[in-house]
Amino acid sequence: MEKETICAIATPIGTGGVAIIRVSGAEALDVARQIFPALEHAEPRRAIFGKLEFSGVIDEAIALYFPAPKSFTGEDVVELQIHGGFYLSNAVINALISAGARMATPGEFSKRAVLNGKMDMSEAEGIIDIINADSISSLRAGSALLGGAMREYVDNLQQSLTNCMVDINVALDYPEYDIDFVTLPQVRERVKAVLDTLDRVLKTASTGTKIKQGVSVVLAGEPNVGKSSILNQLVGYDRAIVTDIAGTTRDTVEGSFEYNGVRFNVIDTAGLRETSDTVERVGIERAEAEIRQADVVLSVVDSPNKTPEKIENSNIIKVLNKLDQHGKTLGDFDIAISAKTSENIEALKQLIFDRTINSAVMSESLILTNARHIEVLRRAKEKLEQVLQNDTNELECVSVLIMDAWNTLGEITGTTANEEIINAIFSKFCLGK
Ligand SMILES: Nc1nc2c(ncn2[C@@H]2O[C@H](COP(=O)(O)OP(=O)(O)OP(=O)(O)O)[C@@H](O)[C@H]2O)c(=O)[nH]1
Ligand SMILES: [Mg+2]
Repeated sequence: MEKETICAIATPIGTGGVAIIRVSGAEALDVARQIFPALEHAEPRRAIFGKLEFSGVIDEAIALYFPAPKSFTGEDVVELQIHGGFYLSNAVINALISAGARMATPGEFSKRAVLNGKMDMSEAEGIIDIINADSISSLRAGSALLGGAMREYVDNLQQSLTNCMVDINVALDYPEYDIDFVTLPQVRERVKAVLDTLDRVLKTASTGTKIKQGVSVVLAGEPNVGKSSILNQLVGYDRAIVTDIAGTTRDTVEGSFEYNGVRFNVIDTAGLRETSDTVERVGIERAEAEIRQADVVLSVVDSPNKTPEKIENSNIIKVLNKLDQHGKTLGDFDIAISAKTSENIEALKQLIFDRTINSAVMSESLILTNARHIEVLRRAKEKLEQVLQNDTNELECVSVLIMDAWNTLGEITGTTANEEIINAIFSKFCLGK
């Protein structure tokens, strides 16, 4: 268990009705009592109303005491609910530091919770994903992590691998016994079953990543075709300037909307054309960079007789805009819309969704949204695939590979992660969490 008692403001830094300050560690009660004497009569998990007293300041506050191990961190924790003044919060932190605590580092409360066995690393990552969620699907994915979906999945895989290793070791260590030993083909069958469940889950990674980060949708096309007008229609308010002057948009403009529970980040760009204007040219270079990185590009033209610009992306939706001006000819286009009358804007959203999100994945109970988890599962998969290769024909080698895969999987839950990995993960958390 960590020795030092730590403190931090758990609520957003700024002014608000109430701020919550957390203190965790063996000295939490003693430290907090120095500025909140009513804690002397603290009962576990019961709110105490009392006076906050330090540096000649007297204010009213509420304190909660969670003795170890029944607390978020698994250590003694005191939470102070104080008035939400920016200056007051900092002054209370300074008073707690004078009383013997030290400032927590980002994610340190969660890190202690993991180190003290209150949750595993994937569950802690779930909390951060819940905090950072910006759509119902990303919120659901975060809550599935916190609920232990990933931990259970990894535990099950590890259990299957453990069973394999046990049987292999029996075969290797007790050849004189008269029992049915596991054979290499049998081990390979069992590893294949583990690989199948890995593959099933890895198939959710592409959609999962988009659920977490949002889908990037880039509007591209010649000047004046109505790209900014389409952005405004998609996001539902006048985000970008629209005029009838070609070359109105020069820098990239971003907005976002949620559709079918997924966040779509739309990037409007400068119209693509040859130009001698330096500023416009830089804007066009930015547009081209966005186009290359996009999950999907809306290639917009405003007349059925025009051909879309050459777009460097493999996922393109050909959009014919200004439908109100030129009858219902679809021709070579994927969709015809009007950013003026809003016609087919909902259909455009559906098309963007269909082109980027695998909706079957959305109903899976475990969706891979976390890049770290995806990378670890891919590495475990590579190790297990070697078991199936013909040059691996000794049970000893197979056992080593399976052990390797088992250890790799443990990086997700944190059981086999080294301190460097653990620190790197928690440094991404926010202060006070
Ligand atoms: N009739 C009609 N006019 C439209 C439609 N969409 C956009 N416009 C008009 O077309 C003109 C150009 O629209 P913008 O949205 O600024 O076009 P843009 O592609 O962003 O242009 P740049 O920023 O210069 O590249 C404006 O006068 C819009 O009002 C539409 O569906 N129908
Ligand atoms: Mg524009």
